[in-house]
Amino acid sequence: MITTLPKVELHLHIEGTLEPELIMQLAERNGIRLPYADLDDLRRQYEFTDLQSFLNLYYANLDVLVTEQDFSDLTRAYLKRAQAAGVRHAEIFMDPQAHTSRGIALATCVNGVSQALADSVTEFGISTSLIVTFLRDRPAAEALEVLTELISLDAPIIGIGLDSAEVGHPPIDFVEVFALARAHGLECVAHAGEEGPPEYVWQALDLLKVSRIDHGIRSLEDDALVDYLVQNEIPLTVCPFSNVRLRVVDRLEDHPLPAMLARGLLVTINSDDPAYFGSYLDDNFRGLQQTFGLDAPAMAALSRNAVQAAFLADAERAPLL
Ligand code: ES4
Ligand code: ZN
Repeated sequence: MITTLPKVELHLHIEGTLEPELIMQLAERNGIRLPYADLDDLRRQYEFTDLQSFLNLYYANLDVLVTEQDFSDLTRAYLKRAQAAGVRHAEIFMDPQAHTSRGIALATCVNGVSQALADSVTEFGISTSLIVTFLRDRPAAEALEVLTELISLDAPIIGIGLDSAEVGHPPIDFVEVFALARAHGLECVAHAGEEGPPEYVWQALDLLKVSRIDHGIRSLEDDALVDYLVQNEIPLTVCPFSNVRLRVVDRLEDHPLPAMLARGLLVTINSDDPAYFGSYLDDNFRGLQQTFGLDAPAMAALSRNAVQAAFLADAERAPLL
């Protein structure tokens, strides 16, 4: 049973869990006028041609998130749904610049999300950690400023990542940001090889010294890169339905997941932006099971990969297995 398989989620943007119903509720609560006639009109916008077409809607909808309460309500709603999906541990991304750039204080978004996370074990039986992701299509100097402020606030984060529009925004631009994070003992991950070329995956590894790659599916185009990822057991946080909905692959049947597993890559399954792609972690597992005929041991192996790839102490892994 998919829902009873203990699951670990390593690639989940909290902003990507903002469901249309909650958008309407928060707009009402905060007196914000939305450019949609009603809920159905909003739902009709969820048709994407590529990463950028999705990001346009994702960023626009964030206008409804204003107060700490909004951020903690958003986070609690995700945790409740994740509990139903059988998630036991989640390492959650948030995009501070998507909020500070529209005048929301850094402390408002960080505190709102982390307050909900602080109750997650007792309320939902899900352990969590928070990773802040920097927007690669904004200046690296801004990312550096935000990271510096997060460090001075002693924000409860375990690591940093890199996301948003990939092509034309290579990892090399963010070397200084990641060096600062590493100097402060933060874990490092980056989106790479989603729409961008294998070269960006190499840069994330060599220059940013990340220990996980988010997506990474285009790594398959470079045999030497695949060998490196396999030999060094670098996890890839793959998001099957995200890739379909953003047209990185045409259909789930065309997804390279089976090829990735056959090459011996340390693949994990994740939901990315479930409210936008219509699929939480259980839905992603179910889709793979139905499409590729994965049996129970194969599904359990994918879950174990995520336990191995998580930023946890060994004693914390045991209860998840
Ligand atoms: C994202 Cl699917 C994806 N790719 C890059 N950046 C993102 N931010 C939120 N979802
Ligand atoms: Zn992502």
